[in-house]
Amino acid sequence: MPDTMEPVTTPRGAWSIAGAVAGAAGLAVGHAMTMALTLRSSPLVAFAEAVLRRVPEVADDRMGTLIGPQSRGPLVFILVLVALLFSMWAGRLAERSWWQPLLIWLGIGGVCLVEIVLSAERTALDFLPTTAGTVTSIVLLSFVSEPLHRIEDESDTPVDGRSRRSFIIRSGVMGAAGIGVAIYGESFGKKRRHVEQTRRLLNLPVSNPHVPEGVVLGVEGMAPWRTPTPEFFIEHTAVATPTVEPLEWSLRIHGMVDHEIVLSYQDLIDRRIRERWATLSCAKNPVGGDKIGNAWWSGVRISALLEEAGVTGDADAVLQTSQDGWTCGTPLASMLDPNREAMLAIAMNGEPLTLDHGFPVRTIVPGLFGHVSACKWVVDLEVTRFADIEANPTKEGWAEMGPVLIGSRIDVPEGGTEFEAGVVSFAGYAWSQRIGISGVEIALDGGAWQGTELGTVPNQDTWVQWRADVDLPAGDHTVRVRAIGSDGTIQTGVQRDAKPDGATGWHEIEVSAT
Ligand SMILES: Nc1nc2c(c(=O)[nH]1)N[C@H]1C(S)=C(S)[C@@H](COP(=O)(O)O)O[C@H]1N2
Ligand SMILES: [Mo]
Repeated sequence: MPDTMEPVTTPRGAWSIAGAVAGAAGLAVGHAMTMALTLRSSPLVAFAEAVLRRVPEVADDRMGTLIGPQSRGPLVFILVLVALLFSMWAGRLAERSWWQPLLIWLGIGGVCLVEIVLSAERTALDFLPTTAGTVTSIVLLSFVSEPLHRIEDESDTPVDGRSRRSFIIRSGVMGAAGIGVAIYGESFGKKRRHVEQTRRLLNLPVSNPHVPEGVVLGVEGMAPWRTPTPEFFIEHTAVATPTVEPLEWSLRIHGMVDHEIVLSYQDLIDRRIRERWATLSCAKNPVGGDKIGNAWWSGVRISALLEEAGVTGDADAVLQTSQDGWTCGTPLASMLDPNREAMLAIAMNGEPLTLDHGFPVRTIVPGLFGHVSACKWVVDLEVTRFADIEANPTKEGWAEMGPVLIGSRIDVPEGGTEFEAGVVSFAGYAWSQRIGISGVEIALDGGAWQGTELGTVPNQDTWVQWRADVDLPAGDHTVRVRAIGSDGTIQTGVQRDAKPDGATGWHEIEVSAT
């Protein structure tokens, strides 16, 4: 019997749906990723903002501002619609061609990428959401439309509806997944905005003093003695910055103690707030690097809390845990020492900690590298023994004890600068936390070490400015610096990589004079 079935073709609507699902899922992934990475704006939103920045405001006497910043919402809505229409078109093109839809996705992704390239403050991360969204659309279109191709290929054989069902299931599941991803992104973004707002509204009992007299030697071009918070290095393993509401925050102190202590944020603020200048340094900081900063910290003394808890037995460590699960092991003695003033810090430079620096509470233990002491978003302190724990950085091969090593750096001039022969000012920083700096010396072209002028310091845990005037004869020169500790320790010139104990070696720059 002859086959009486009509040749099966796919309705064009199905191809449009495939395109729309793929496009919407791409937008959702871009949005969710932006929120999860806590970046500025989602790809299309950033594009809308860029458009509005370039279009002059249009105002009408009677109707008020027609086009301006408040047009962002409607513009984003229009852009999403346009993107979806293009996506539907891409879906239709997919019926006949594999590369034409690609052009459309790359076009949509492309305009967003161009906007990012043109924006002033961008990092490599900013490119991720757009790229991921574009790739999602490309992959999903081929996945969702694959059953449609099957229907067309089998157009002269009876179709039992399997491919149709498969198409409906695939587009339904992917559409739902896209909605789920978008909702996740929205809620994450909301949480972040909410925590940012709580932070802004906080009025903490902390001070924000001027930098002390005499610490700054007045050489231009140096990193500021007090590192402004936006310039302070950020170092953490979390991909998405944890967002912790102060009201949700609590800290548990337990382990080898007589009485467990649980503190709320309010409990912390109600205690005596101590404040001090301290330099924080990362073990990853290379010789001459800037993974080191100096700030005014406000918080509560950990030694007092540990005394209240009553440390027992042969404990020698405190395992700190962050809200994001990161752990670090801190020598117990460094936290019990009242002179060191290890603190649960709530503020940095007179403001609540920023989210990236550990809001609402982080630890600061002067003189220890960040990976053994400076736990951000800290929620748990367990008094324990080093023999019984292995903290995250130790697993990765970083030193367990982590005292900051004596060090020094040349800030000015920049390496490679050309001068006229004559007197040139050199300046930079030196540090020897817990001990203090008694001198900083520089040497020209490997010659004799000569002393430099030092700034004052409020305590031994901050870095020290140094400066020296050097008479440069014509020619190429190397200048190196070394620090001398108050205990007589001379900074070693032996070059050593940062891992595991921190980098050593003299910082050296090359300059020339004509
Ligand atoms: N939760 C958490 N805290 C952390 C880290 C981390 O990865 N996660 N990194 C540590 C390291 S290695 C350093 S050097 C300091 C850096 O602090 P900052 O980002 O405020 O400069 O944070 C420490 N605290
Ligand atoms: Mo670090």
